[in-house]
Amino acid sequence: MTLRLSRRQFVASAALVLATPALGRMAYAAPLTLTAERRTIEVRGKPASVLGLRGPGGESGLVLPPGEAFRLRLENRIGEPTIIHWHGQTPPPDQDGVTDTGYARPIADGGFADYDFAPRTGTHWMHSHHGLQEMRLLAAPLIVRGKDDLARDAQEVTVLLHDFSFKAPEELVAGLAGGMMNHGGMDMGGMGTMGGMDHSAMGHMMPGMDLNDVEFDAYLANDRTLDDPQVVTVETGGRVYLRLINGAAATAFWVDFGGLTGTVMAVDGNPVKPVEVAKVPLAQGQRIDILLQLGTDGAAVPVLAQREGDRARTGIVLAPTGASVPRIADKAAEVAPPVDLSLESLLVAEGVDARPAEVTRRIRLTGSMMPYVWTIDDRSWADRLPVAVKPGQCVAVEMVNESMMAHPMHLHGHHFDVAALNGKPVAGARRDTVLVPVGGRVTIAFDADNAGRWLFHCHNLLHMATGMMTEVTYA
Ligand SMILES: [Cu+2]
Repeated sequence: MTLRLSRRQFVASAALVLATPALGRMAYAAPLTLTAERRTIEVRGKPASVLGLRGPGGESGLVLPPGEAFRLRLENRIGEPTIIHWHGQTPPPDQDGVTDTGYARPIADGGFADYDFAPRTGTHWMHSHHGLQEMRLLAAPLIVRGKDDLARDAQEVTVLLHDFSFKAPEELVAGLAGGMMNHGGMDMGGMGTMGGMDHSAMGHMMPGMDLNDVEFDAYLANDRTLDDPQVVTVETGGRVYLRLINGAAATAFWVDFGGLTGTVMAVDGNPVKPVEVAKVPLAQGQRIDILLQLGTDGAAVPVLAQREGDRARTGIVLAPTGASVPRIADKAAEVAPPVDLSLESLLVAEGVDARPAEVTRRIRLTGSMMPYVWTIDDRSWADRLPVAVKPGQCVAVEMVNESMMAHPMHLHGHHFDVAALNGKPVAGARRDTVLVPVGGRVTIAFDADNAGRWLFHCHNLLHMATGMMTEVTYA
């Protein structure tokens, strides 16, 4: 590990170890159990058979207290093989929860796998990295609390966003591969409302650009739609620490806070210098932590996530006791513009001394809707050219989007610094997933401090599944 990546974390974890020598072990004599299983949820009044990850207390996902090891047994009860990736964690490569790089095999139905590593604090998540299971909601929050979380006087609320279809994922993909999808630049729902689209949204569209390639049946916030949203009881005039996670397979959102201004505190689990915002873009795989000061009027506050290029939205409601909870339409009045780098350009990592990159690699994000194939440097995974680096190097990767869709690019096993946006150097956020818009260029820089083979891919599941994946490799 290099000083640049880990100085702060090392100091923090060393302090915790000293303060609580054996608390973790005493609290959990046996490892935690996480169960991948089938479950039924209700979507718009209809039962839907989906997958899920149940934590030791019966809740979806996992919350680890400060200093606790990520020591758990994952049991597979979904009726087919799976593997679960700990998105945002930086374990040794054999515990990353992927099979493509050869360290692990799929976990057979009825089988299990054990994990034990020091987790990274922050808002993270876990999801299947096997086939298209992520589209069947095999995903859940993975929150690792730190000392700052204990000190903060705010109620924590986690929101996991999803896109959902009653159709089998394979059917959706077959439709795409067969050219059955709409690709006129907007989704079908959007097409129907083009007349109502405001000019600012149109102004962000480039000719030929595509936003949404699949028509989903619903968008979910903590598994629910706005027909029957989750209502979280909060304190009048209190503070809420929102952990927003975009677990959608193929959808990027704009999230707002019902007219309130929020403060961005962290992205992808990494602190940033606070930024005041009325809404935030959230691409697939990304997380954002928002501190909200609630009003003293006792009114309910919706937290709404609207799909880019569409009016469709989902969300939850923060409601002080006694507040009337308004019915919220699942379509906004206006079509949302494409998600962009407007927030990214404002973000500055907190407590990071980025050092200059020693080597720069350039990759092109390529592919098309017709045929439906997404690639890196015109190569799919089977034909990949790995990004080979040396241990200890600080590596910059410039990603140039030459395709007509945006790509949220995710690097496993590392967090990187956003070092340039469209050629302009920035001291940006530390992240593990960054959006590269259509026609855009984003440079990331990371320390090669976790040797192995690491997936590097687009987090639009359909793009990854059709080829948009390579690997970063070092011995
Ligand atoms: Cu993509």
